Amino acid sequence: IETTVDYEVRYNQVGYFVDKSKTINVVSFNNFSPKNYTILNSSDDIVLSGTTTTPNYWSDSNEYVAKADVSTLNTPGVYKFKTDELEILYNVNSDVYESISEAALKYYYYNRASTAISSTYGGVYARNIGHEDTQVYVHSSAASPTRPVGTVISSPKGWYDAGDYNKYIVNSGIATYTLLAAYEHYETYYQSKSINIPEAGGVIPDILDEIKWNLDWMLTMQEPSDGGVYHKLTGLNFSSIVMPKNYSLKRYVVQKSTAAALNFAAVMAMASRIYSDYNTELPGYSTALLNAAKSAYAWAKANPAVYFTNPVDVKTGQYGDTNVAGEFQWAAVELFISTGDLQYKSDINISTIKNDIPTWQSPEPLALISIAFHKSLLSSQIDTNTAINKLISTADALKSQVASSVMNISLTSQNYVWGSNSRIANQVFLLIRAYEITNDASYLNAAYKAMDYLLGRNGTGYCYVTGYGSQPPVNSHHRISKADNVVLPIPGMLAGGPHSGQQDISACAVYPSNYKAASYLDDWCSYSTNEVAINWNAPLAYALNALQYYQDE
Ligand code: 9MR
Repeated sequence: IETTVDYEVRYNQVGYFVDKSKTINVVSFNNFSPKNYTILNSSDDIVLSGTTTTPNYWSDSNEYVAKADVSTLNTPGVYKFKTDELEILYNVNSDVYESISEAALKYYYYNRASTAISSTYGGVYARNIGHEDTQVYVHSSAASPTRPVGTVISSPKGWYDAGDYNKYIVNSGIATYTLLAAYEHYETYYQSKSINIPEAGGVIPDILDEIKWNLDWMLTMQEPSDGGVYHKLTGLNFSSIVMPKNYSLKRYVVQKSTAAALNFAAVMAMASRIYSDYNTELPGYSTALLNAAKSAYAWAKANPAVYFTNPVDVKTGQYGDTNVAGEFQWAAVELFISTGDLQYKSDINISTIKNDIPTWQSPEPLALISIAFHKSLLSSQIDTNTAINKLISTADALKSQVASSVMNISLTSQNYVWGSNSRIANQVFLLIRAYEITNDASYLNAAYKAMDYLLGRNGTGYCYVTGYGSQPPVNSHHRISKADNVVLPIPGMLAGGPHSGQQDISACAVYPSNYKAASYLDDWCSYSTNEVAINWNAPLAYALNALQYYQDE
């Protein structure tokens, strides 16, 4: 008796680049013999045939995984991959990330607070203004002599953090930095990369116009009298599913924290050196950013252990962090790069900086990235070699993970956490940086392969970016997309991704799998796997644009 075997083909649904490696996986819950496959071109001629590898068991998804290496097929086109009764269509071209890389950036525009979105820039996603945030209350936890409880401040603009409408400084830190890094590392590319936003064109690159929307908000989160930075701007609770204009909760700035001050300082210091090229267009802006960075850092030095937990009456995202040693390093490094001031140099201790994937809790690997990028400026002053070696050793581990794992992906079993997809995006970011440092193409090849995961070659078969691929999420945990009466969610948003936490199980009732790489639900209810967030889209945007750039070069 033959057992029924259900197969699936997992592949990069957005497309494979010409002259880059191309892996397609055939998977099944049951073990199977290597499968023969054929590839047909658009005229239905067989252009390649082969046999997959022998399947291996992938314990993270509880599936058997075989591999077809179709790298030799490099003529641009749409191909049909066929095995038995299964067939899928895939693209090969040199511009496969062109559109999605812009969409990943455009996401930030759609998530702007304090603005209407016209159909010129938003198409069907046009909407009214909401969250003007010109009347924001100082919460009792944030009261100070100059701003007693009940003081009203103006704190407009910024991006909504995620599927909710709140604005959090800690998460703005890593997100804004990563977008600034994209610009700093690929200036020429971004100078001609247009994003369809109202500020487009003109002397200032579009990506910097978009980032400025959030920097302008962040600046308002600093109390001028002491340099401290509020942890977040939020309602006391999450709102119901309404469009921005129908939001009715009072908004507050809540407690200053050391983590907020340091994230703010790192971002402002970096932004000041980037926007200094635009002093003519933005007089005084770069200086204001730098001054803000310095006073926030000074506040953090004077208040080194003010950790944030939600006051009892505040129920929104916490972004709490009780270890800010890494944030101190990150801020000191960015301030030293931007000022050359020895007081910051004396705070840098590279041996303590963690080499890992950057996360909102531990953003300090970003300091290693900045040190490596500014090596020629810094090498006579600090131990740049140790910083670079740390980065390379992380990248080496990622590269061998891609080479040796069953799915040929960079994620390890430990990486399936809330926002697991952002881990991949940040891993690709590190692999790309390792390539830039060493000029060794094996890191870049691993980066291209690792990116496949986010676009469909994974444990679920979803292309995790809305609006792209043959099976993208359509029920994102994103208030605007849920409330706007448009069928499909805003495009270009990266879903948080699978992990076995299932923190929303009471709202969701059932997940398709309890295995960490397959525990994902494309449903509004699944805020633990199907939300989107600014810190997740940023490394996605970084990586997609860089990978497209290298192909264009
Ligand atoms: O990304 C955050 C994740 O690391 C945490 O485990 C999770 C629960 O605390 O919160 C995530 O951040 C959410 C934030 O608190 C509120 N806005 C939505 C964010 C994404 O889910």
